[in-house]
Amino acid sequence: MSEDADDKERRIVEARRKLMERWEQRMRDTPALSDARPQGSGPPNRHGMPKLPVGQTVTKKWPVLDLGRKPIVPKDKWQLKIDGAVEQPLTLDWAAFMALPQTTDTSDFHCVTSWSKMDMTWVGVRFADLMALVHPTPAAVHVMCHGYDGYTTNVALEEALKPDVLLAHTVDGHELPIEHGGPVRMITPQLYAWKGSKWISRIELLTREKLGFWEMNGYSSTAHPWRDDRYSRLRGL
Ligand SMILES: Nc1nc2c(c(=O)[nH]1)N[C@H]1C(S)=C(S)[C@@H](COP(=O)(O)O)O[C@H]1N2
Ligand SMILES: [Mo]
Repeated sequence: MSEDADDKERRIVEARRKLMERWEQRMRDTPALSDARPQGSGPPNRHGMPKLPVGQTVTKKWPVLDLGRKPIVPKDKWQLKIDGAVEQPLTLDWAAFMALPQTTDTSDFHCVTSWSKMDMTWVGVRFADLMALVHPTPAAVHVMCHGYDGYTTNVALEEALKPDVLLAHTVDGHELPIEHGGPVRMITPQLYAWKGSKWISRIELLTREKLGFWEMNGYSSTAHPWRDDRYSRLRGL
């Protein structure tokens, strides 16, 4: 690695450490990390939660779920914008994104329609590493993730900063297929999968919670699989 890249990586690591110190307690307080009895079955996973969350069934297949529009975004046109409540807004092109520290991680994928696909190996950039570059302001609490298809979904910062949340471009040894959100999608292994925007185009830092597409259409804003937290408590109002 060149000295420049080395230096850049060191700065990201240091900024991430500071960010994590600030958010550590709030991350530990999230469900199901803080629940005495997270709901589900099977041996504990690496977060101490039952491998299969309550109400889920294991599938080997990988269903495709989206609004029906599958945007085709060539890598040379692809950009990721990070803005809103941050000190240093940033727009990354493909080369800049791929030059960031890359993380490989194996995690489970839980869809609210009740299937879970286990042990998927992803490669991409940690959400937390991106935040270390832009420096969220002290008032930032949530993010709105936007997709190239117009999709939106909101995620609390203490969830998005968990180390298994990636912006992934590779899955199980292959380039992420377009139908699953390629070239880059977000994954949220400790939340239902709709919290992970496919074809992600923008991460907007928010100083108060706003609702995304499914969250405005009856689904839970918090989306915790080990609490069976699928639907909005405001439903029916
Ligand atoms: N941009 C975008 N991201 C999206 C969606 C979408 O419609 N558009 N659907 C969500 C839903 S509801 C789920 S369950 C997962 C499904 O991911 P998959 O199609 O790769 O299984 O993506 C989520 N991310
Ligand atoms: Mo979904």
